[in-house]
Amino acid sequence: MVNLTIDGKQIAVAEGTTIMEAAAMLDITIPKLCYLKEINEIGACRVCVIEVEGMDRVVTSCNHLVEDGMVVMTNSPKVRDVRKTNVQLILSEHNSNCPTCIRNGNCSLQDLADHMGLLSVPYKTSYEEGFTDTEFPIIRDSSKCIKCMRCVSFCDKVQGLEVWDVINTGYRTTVGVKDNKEMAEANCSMCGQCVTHCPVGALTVRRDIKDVYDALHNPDIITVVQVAPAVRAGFADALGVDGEELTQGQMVTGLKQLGFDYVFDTNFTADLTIMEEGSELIHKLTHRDEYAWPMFTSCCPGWVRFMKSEYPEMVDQLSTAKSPQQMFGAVAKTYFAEKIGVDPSRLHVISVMPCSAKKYECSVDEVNVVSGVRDVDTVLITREMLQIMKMDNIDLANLEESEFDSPLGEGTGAAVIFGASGGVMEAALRSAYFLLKGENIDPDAFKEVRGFTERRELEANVDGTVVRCAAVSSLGEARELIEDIKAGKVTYDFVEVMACPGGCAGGGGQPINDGEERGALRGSRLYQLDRDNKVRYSHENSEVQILYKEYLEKPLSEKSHHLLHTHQKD
Ligand code: HC1
Ligand code: SF4
Repeated sequence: MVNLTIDGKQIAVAEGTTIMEAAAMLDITIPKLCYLKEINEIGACRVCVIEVEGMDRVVTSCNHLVEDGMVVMTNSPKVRDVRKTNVQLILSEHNSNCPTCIRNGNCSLQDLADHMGLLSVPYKTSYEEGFTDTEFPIIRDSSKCIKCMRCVSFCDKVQGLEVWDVINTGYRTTVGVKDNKEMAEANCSMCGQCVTHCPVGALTVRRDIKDVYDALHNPDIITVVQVAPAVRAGFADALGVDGEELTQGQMVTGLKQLGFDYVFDTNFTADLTIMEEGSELIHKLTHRDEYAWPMFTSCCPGWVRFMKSEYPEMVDQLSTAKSPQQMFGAVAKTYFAEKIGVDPSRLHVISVMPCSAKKYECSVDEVNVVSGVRDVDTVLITREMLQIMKMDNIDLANLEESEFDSPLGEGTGAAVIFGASGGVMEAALRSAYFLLKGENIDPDAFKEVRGFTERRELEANVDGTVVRCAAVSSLGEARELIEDIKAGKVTYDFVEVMACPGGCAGGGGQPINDGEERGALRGSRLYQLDRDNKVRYSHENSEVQILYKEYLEKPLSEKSHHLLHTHQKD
């Protein structure tokens, strides 16, 4: 153990502990800006400086280890002076037009300046104006970049993609797309993790709120909104819920108050996806020799883009089932349009998603147009839904509960766990068991696949058919898994990959709580919703059963193929 004193308090900590961690154990908070635990501990912002007795210079506490006998001051006059100068220098290179910044009110630099009582910046202000392609779902404003390097580190270390890099030299040094490429040319998965890990407003997700308002105010248009599984878990954050309390019904009421004509649930088509993807898996397992293995899930567009750019030779191994978002659009503009007797061109389908990449997915033609018009017209991320509710003065704290509309509003417990890593696999196995054996298995029988980013493996014995499964989240883990498959180290039949750590619960469109990883908590809310649902098997979704009866016939029918499947060739 190492003994030291911090702000007059003694503590013994394990060797290898940083000064910042040791201080936290004493409930002493050292201000920080660029720090991300185990991902970005580089002391770039120099905000976390502290003074050590006997040293003539201050040091950064995030990456300096404790030493025996150290006497540390975290808030001495010298520390405050240096910290103040450092923050003022950062501000001098930052476009501080806070009122019109997307992160106004949720910005770590703004909070820091407030915390330190800064009222002026004595240095000449200089920052470089410039946006990346504003049509792309991920947008970078270089005038806001504080060169903290979080985006570079996260994309590199967690997602294994290296989209961002330090560019230029000298006083023009900044962060940009690696090799000075355009965003569209980079191998960006559009997962949006750089955005949710940016402490300021330098990285944002494209806004599409205006399209939604235009549709809502056009009397000739019928608006149909679908809400992704993980959004409800993010909505709970906005209500200030700390635990697993459930708020799905309040979110539905909020959407109804916004004026959407129909408020439906993506969970409905998550159940439909299971019927199609589960049947596809069973078909392939019974014709093993005709296919390359494993079969990969395909509902995460960040992962699908990653496959296309990094492993194009394996794209055919993606399930042909469209994502629930796209299945919803296809069903809404055909079956539902017919049911209410309107031409599909009069429907405007809006998705609320925890995901920036879904803005791209809905624009891929091959996935996207079955009715002659775009199946999903506009995608809002969870943060945009919350913004639009704020703009419409919706009182979140006092919303009553209400139900989704019918006939595309029913979702089972199996569907809602799509939003957590491992959930798609678990839901598929529950129904595959039924499809093969004709009876239900305990809905929690496959719970070993639940988890966060780490690889989870499971051998499911379904009526004599062994299905070797694996689930991971984050693209770095996905790359390792694929490399292991290619090297012959592992053999699987069915693999689930979600691009964001923890799956969509930790998606790039979810509320930003800087410095906190809320993916696991939000995932546990989804498992709670699963437990609370009376129906926990996709094949028991009564509205899905009616859809097959009235329209699609059966999974993998010709009509199902036309509406619900694709071959990810684009
Ligand atoms: Fe997801 Fe999915 S789980 S991909 O994360 O398969 O976005 O929530 O909607 O489509 O259902 C996202 C979430 C979402 C799809 C479903
Ligand atoms: Fe989008 Fe979910 Fe994939 Fe993240 S994990 S890119 S939120 S679909």
